[in-house]
Amino acid sequence: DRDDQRFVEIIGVPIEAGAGHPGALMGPAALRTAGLVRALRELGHEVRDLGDLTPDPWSDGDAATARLAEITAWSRALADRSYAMMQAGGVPVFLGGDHSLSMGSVTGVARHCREAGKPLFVLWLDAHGDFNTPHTSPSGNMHGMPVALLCGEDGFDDVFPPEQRATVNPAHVHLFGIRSLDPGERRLLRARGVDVVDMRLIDEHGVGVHMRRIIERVRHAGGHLHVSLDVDFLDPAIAPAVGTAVLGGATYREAHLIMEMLHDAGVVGSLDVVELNPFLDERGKSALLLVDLVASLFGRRIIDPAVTQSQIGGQAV
Ligand code: 5AB
Ligand code: MN
Ligand code: MN
Ligand code: MN
Repeated sequence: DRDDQRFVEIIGVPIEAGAGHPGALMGPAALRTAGLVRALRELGHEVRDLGDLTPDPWSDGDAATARLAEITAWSRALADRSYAMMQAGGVPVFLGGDHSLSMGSVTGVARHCREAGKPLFVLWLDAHGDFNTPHTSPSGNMHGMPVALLCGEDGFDDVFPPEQRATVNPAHVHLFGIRSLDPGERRLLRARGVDVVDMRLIDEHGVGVHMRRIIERVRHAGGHLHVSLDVDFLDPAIAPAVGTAVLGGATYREAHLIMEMLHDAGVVGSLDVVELNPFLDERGKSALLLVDLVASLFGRRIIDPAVTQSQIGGQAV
């Protein structure tokens, strides 16, 4: 199908200044070691690995200022690179690195979509809302703030001056898998009308119902879907390599079903795989699981569709 013809461009973004625990800068290396590029090539995709991004140098001051300066340097470099990757016509895959990298990756995607006149939708697979601002954050960690920046909230002029901000419509953001929100971000999410599919809704309805709703919406609008996959979306029992584990996350099958449905829908135009902290992994199992999930998103399946059809009596499904 059309989507399978597009090449895949991979870039590592080894940043950890946005997280509370060090280690996420090893994420891109671990995902490569786990076989990400090989898995996508085996599916028949043309894959270009662009290596790791290098940000412009930043000047340090005290610890907090240095972290903000570092995240700013990464975000601006990544927004430009992400925009260029979108213009080149492939499907960019951003390997983190902590979730603050999405400030840059999605900004670049949004600039492209705005120019192309394509409505942008964001599917944020995460235990957390990541909708804090510097005013509401209990921790000050910027990996808890990217959605707020992307949706145009105040407090981020240091990262992107207003003219460089390409905002995402909060009504086009779908947070999925949520089970930890801080009071300030909860209020903001409600005020901005962000769709929050929390684990309670997933338990009651299953992931399929909500994924179909989101996919139909993107399709109907002829939109571009950016998927941002935070490892802590998954249950920590199957993906322990996270600094911010929250019990009760998505199961192996729920996560795979999401990826398979996204592939079949053909709506995904860009992807972040973030927050993998290999220092906290157990014999690489989280990294290997992520590679399997990305492979499912790019078309891997256990049974050939033709076989499935013949098994249910030749009916088209
Ligand atoms: B992650 C917390 N809400 O703001 C905060 O892993 C956690 O990218 C943020 O989703 C977790 O510090 C950020 C308590
Ligand atoms: Mn998270
Ligand atoms: Mn996150
Ligand atoms: Mn995290």
